[in-house]
Amino acid sequence: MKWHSSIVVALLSASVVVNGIPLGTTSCTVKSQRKAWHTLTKDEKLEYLDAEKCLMKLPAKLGLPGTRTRFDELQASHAMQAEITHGVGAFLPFHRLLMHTHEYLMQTECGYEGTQPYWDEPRDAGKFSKSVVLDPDVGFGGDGVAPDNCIADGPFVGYMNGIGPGHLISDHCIDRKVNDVASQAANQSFVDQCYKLQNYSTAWPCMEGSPHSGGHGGIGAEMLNPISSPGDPIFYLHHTYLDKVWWGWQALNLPASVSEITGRNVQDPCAGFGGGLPWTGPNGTSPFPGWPNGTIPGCENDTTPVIPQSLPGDPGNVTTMNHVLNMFGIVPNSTVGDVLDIRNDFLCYEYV
Ligand SMILES: *[C@@H]1O[C@H](CO)[C@@H](O)[C@H](O)[C@H]1NC(C)=O
Ligand SMILES: *[C@@H]1O[C@H](CO)[C@@H](O)[C@H](O)[C@H]1NC(C)=O
Ligand SMILES: *[C@@H]1O[C@H](CO)[C@@H](O)[C@H](O)[C@H]1NC(C)=O
Ligand SMILES: *[C@@H]1O[C@H](CO)[C@@H](O)[C@H](O)[C@H]1NC(C)=O
Ligand SMILES: *[C@@H]1O[C@H](CO)[C@@H](O)[C@H](O)[C@H]1NC(C)=O
Ligand SMILES: *[C@@H]1O[C@H](CO)[C@@H](O)[C@H](O)[C@H]1NC(C)=O
Ligand SMILES: *[C@@H]1O[C@H](CO)[C@@H](O)[C@H](O)[C@H]1NC(C)=O
Ligand SMILES: [Cu+2]
Repeated sequence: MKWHSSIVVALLSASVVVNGIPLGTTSCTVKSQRKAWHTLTKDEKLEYLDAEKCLMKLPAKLGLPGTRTRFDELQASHAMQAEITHGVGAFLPFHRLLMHTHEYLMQTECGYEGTQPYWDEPRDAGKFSKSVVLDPDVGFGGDGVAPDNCIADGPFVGYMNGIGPGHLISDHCIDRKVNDVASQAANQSFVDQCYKLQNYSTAWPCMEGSPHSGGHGGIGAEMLNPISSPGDPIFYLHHTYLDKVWWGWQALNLPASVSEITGRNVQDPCAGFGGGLPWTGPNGTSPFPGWPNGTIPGCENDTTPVIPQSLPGDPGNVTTMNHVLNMFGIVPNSTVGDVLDIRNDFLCYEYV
């Protein structure tokens, strides 16, 4: 039902635009509410964690490399196209669809009756290690331990990832290396800085730099891997938070923010996170090893050419509304235009 109506919205939003707002955006009447993890009751938290464990038990259906479970298939969809979903205009739309798909699988295949929660990261910035998100009983478990940084407690201890690190297909534990200094990049100042930028072309790289890097760097290890990071279920709390940040920006810039998109289609290796370099902390500390001071090694003079390339849905090397967001058959593909407005029929949620 839900996916069927999305097709209708896709058709409408591609062609019918009134006052800059795609038709179909007003038909979502009862929005689902996405809440911050720390505001959930104990029972709500346990229901979410149980639904995640359910996805980790359901067998994979699609035969994607390294996958054994539905949880792995979501990770595969991220890893297999990491180079065209990071440092590009589709970064925020792709991750919005991935969060929605994760929520949808929990609801439709695991009987989950809640919604996708987010991590209110500014609340814990600079002190991730003390966050309730890492609670061993009603959270995701704590930091990894030596020698392998494997997690040692919590509901996901013992889960074997088949994908990662990076593009490798190898069996390994879920690992973490919590870094409180790096987690400072999740504080509100970085969000506010991005909210001052009124065009997607500049706001997207800002959001992809920090605050985005704060959650990845603050948890570390698998979460710090730009390709295989969805191997740690904390990824979904983090990226739902980033989606909230994006919607917060969109709400400040309506109606253009729900009917326009831009940005390069191909990564510029010297632009880092879309040009928004990750934050450099005290004494040159960086959440990204090898980028000690925010300069990407070998890119001092930034002469790397950007090779023009078109992707499905786009006529050229710039991301458009028709840009295809590929879910490898987990759910039907969407387009960027399908996911720009969270108030549309397809998504229909709000952040509280
Ligand atoms: C966020 O972190 C930066 C860098 O450490 C710092 O300059 C800024 O004051 C912090 N902002 C808040 C709200 O804590
Ligand atoms: C931002 O967009 C507006 C209109 O969409 C345009 O007038 C303005 O020049 C843009 N600003 C920058 C910095 O690109
Ligand atoms: C797209 O390709 C054109 C033509 O080669 C080039 O000038 C431009 O810089 C490219 N834009 C992006 C965003 O890569
Ligand atoms: C930065 O370096 C100084 C001098 O070595 C040291 O005292 C301080 O603790 C360091 N700060 C951090 C956050 O590592
Ligand atoms: C960053 O660090 C590299 C080597 O670690 C050094 O060559 C470069 O000059 C530094 N850049 C800045 C802006 O400090
Ligand atoms: C950048 O330019 C400087 C000065 O021309 C040169 O010494 C250096 O090797 C260049 N670095 C890279 C990575 O090309
Ligand atoms: C999804 O999009 C990709 C291109 O990005 C395409 O190769 C694939 O066939 C599409 N899948 C479906 C089920 O339409
Ligand atoms: Cu990602």
